[in-house]
Amino acid sequence: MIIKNPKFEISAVTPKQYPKNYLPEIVLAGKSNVGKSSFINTLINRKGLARTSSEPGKTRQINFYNMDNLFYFVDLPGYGYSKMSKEEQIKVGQFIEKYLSIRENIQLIVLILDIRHSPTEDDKLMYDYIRSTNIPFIIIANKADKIAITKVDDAVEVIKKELKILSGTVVEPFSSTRRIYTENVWEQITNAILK
Ligand SMILES: Nc1nc2c(ncn2[C@@H]2O[C@H](COP(=O)(O)OP(=O)(O)OP(=O)(O)O)[C@@H](O)[C@H]2O)c(=O)[nH]1
Ligand SMILES: [Mg+2]
Repeated sequence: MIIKNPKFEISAVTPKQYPKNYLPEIVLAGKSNVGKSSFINTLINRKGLARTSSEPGKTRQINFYNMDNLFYFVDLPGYGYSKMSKEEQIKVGQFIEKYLSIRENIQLIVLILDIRHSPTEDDKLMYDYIRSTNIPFIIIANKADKIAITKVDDAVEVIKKELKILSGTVVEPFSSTRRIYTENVWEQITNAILK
């Protein structure tokens, strides 16, 4: 899909601040620094639309990016950022959970993991939570450029096993740095929007 005019629309913390138009929403979830914001930029080919940083904890609110009025990419703050105070982590967790539990136009949750590591306890909690919402989801094994291409399939299998994934669940490798596997991911997103 080619997005001609992607725009940042709003940062939200409370439901009152969510966009009023109910376009399909594609949500990026994952631990801090795993590459959620970069994922958006890579898919739409715009370097700086979603703010990224090598320092974890860059995204602190729910950011809505309007894709040609066809759908929103919704960039969530990352979890598991140890430098964030406990109170702030709880606050962020609560507004993420609120969003995921009440927003009816979420079409797909994209849970992003790091292909190099086994899923963390927080990843497992998030995965279980996502499953409990009954919202369709896919899993992205990001930073595939960090391992040898011959190891990618094995790494994806490890993630599937560790999360005890049900057969039929989509787990796709990805790399923002090398811009690989983007076609597969667009296909998943397009299918979700058209559903
Ligand atoms: N090597 C490599 N680095 C990546 C990839 N994707 C993102 N990064 C880097 O990882 C760092 C974090 O990227 P972000 O996109 O800001 O991560 P985020 O998940 O949005 O982080 P928070 O907003 O803190 O939750 C940046 O330095 C990115 O350049 C990738 O596919 N490969
Ligand atoms: Mg971010």
